[in-house]
Amino acid sequence: MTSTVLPRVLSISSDKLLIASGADGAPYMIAAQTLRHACTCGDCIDEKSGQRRSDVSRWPPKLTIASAKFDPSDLLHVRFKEDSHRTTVNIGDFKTDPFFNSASARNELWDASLDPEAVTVSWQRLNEPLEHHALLERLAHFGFAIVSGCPAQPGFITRLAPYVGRIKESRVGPLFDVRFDPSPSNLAFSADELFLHTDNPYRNPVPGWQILHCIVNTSQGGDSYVVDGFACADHLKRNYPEYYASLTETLVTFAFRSTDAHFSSRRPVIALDDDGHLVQVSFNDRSLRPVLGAVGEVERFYAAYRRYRRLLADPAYQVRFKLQPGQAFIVNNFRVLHARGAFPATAARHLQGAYLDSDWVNSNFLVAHHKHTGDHGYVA
Ligand SMILES: O=C(O)CCC(=O)C(=O)O
Ligand SMILES: [Fe+2]
Ligand SMILES: [Zn+2]
Repeated sequence: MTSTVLPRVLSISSDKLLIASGADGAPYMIAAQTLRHACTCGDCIDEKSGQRRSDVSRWPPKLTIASAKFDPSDLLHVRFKEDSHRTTVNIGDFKTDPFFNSASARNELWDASLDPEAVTVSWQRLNEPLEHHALLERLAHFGFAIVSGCPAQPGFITRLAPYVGRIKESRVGPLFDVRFDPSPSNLAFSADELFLHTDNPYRNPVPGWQILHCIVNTSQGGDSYVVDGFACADHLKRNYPEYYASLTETLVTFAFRSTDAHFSSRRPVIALDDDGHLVQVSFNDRSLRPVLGAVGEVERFYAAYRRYRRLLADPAYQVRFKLQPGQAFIVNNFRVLHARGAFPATAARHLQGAYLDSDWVNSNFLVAHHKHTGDHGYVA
């Protein structure tokens, strides 16, 4: 964090500091309690692990700032009246917490103009740090990447997955097979077209990422296509705010039942965080339950769902490709919808899939990014 203007204490009142800091010099307040919590002294922080030992309930309930001064290296020294605790803090830590790394800051929205080549990396080179970083960067920015040059062998995903994240078991085990089944437990195992969807919105938590690896694909048809659900949500927000409101506010149920599982979950189709940033799209015609509620709101929901579905179906948003044996694609299942065209039931087509936990991918990206650039607090 570099700033041309040195931080200054503008004023001290008993329970807060008014600070001027950063290039804009815009003043902001820090509560005494926050300063006490941020103390990095040997009593408050375990030196080896860097983890906090201090116990909030043992501070004096009312803390008063007795003095606060910056030293020449911009560290702020604070003394509290009640327990005479001396606290040293880095003032750069107080505008936004540098330990909170919001993945949404890195999203770059895309449409059909995204060239699949630009998001393709090579399996043979994935143990080179640059290629590995390139993969994680594509995933962090676009939520989508293709890995080519993989062996077309069953079980290969267990070798690819650790470069991306950690496998989260699906209903049928760590890996699942996608091939024609005459009486499928899930339409993914039919030969029908599968419209754009996110997987398993009825699970809690929903699988964060999905890898699909192609072992055989000789069929006419069965092509893959993907869409940035956030780009379509953004279009909806700008052009149909009523519909955007409905899809972000209406809680709907997604459910799946088979002989061995009864899953259900309630969530909005488009989930936002407290700041209104897009967090998660849950879209799956197959597992969305009939929407219940006040008739007017339900009507508005279906109109909104239909409009969003039409946007997804618009070729202007779709990136299409045919998975070749030895190729795998990886999608952020909170953001990017995937689909496949119909194929003849007699065709030789076999994919394997796996889900990954959501947070390891972001973490691996940050670790790789730090190694690559030396930059910790990465904000796009
Ligand atoms: O068959 C395909 O290409 C995709 C299947 C699918 O959507 C899935 O397994 O999640
Ligand atoms: Fe799927
Ligand atoms: Zn301390």
